[in-house]
Amino acid sequence: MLEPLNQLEEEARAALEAAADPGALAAWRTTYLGRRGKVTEAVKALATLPAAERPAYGRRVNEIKEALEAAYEARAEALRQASLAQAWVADQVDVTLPGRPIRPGRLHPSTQTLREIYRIFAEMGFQVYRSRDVETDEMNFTLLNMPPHHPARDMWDTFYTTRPGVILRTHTSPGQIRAMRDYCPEPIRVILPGMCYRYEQITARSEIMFNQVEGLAVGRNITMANLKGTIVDFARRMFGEGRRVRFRASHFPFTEPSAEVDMDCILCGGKGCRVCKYTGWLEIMGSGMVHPVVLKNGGYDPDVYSGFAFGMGPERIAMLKHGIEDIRYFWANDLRFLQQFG
Ligand code: 2U9
Repeated sequence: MLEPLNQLEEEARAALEAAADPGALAAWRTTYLGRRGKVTEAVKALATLPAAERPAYGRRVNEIKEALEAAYEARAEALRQASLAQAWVADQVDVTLPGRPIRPGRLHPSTQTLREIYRIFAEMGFQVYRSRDVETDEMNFTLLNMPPHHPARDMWDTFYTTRPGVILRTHTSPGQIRAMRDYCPEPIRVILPGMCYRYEQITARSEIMFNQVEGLAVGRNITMANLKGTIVDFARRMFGEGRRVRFRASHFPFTEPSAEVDMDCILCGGKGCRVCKYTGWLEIMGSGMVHPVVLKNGGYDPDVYSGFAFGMGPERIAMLKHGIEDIRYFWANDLRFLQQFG
């Protein structure tokens, strides 16, 4: 009577040994221990036996059921361990290999140059004043001494918006009017950095968008000597001690007198080369004493106050400093260019 049970156990154990993966193991469980499994059926058969045989049969079938459940758990654990061991061998990590370095990001060359300019002017007491990119025609031109239809406006090819009188600033100068109106009647020492926009053909020397940094000092008794001292000091801190600087008479509608600022060529030291076009000089910025009309537009009485201003292009400064030949590299997003800085 117990022999079929013994055979069932033997068969189940052999089948369990043969189950070598989780799928086979699950199938084994269904076949033997599932709701309609062979062992479960054997348990149910108890009810059909004569009363005298039931105790011995019951003991044995329960024994087998518990033994097979334990054997199943053991087999499942063994398979889990085997698969872990296999994965361990397959995916072994060699902790002695050198790590793969993560390349740190870096600041855009324009940002680096801008920050150097901020640092130098901060040491001279100039604060950074930020202003809007979208401006009014009035701020960008009229209040800078260029009324509508004045031919001086031709120097700036402008992006207009669909809203009358609203444009993209062609220089950071409208911010200077805003700074003056903010600070008046206090003295001012500010620099104005930011993007400017011009509707021009893009070439190696000109872009439709570029940074500008303008500076402005307003107060009583500010003279051209202050302008010259500040700019010569800036040139030497930016490009090296001993730099020679010259001021060349020029014209801007918003300054009078006005001057272009040249520095001795950093490549040839003034002897003449391709970079300075054999003149020995490099133009680094424009400058001048703030025009009385412009001072008045900012709220300052030109009979009491005076001021100086200057403007430079940080991309141009970076090009001179690093020998970059084409301004289009700055916004082309080519990592081969960008990764060379910093
Ligand atoms: C106010 C008063 C004075 C700002 C100035 C320049 C000269 C100048 C150019 C250099 C190269 C711009 O980056 S660039 O294209 N700038 O030459 N800018 S004086 O004078 C001002 C501006 C605003 C109220």
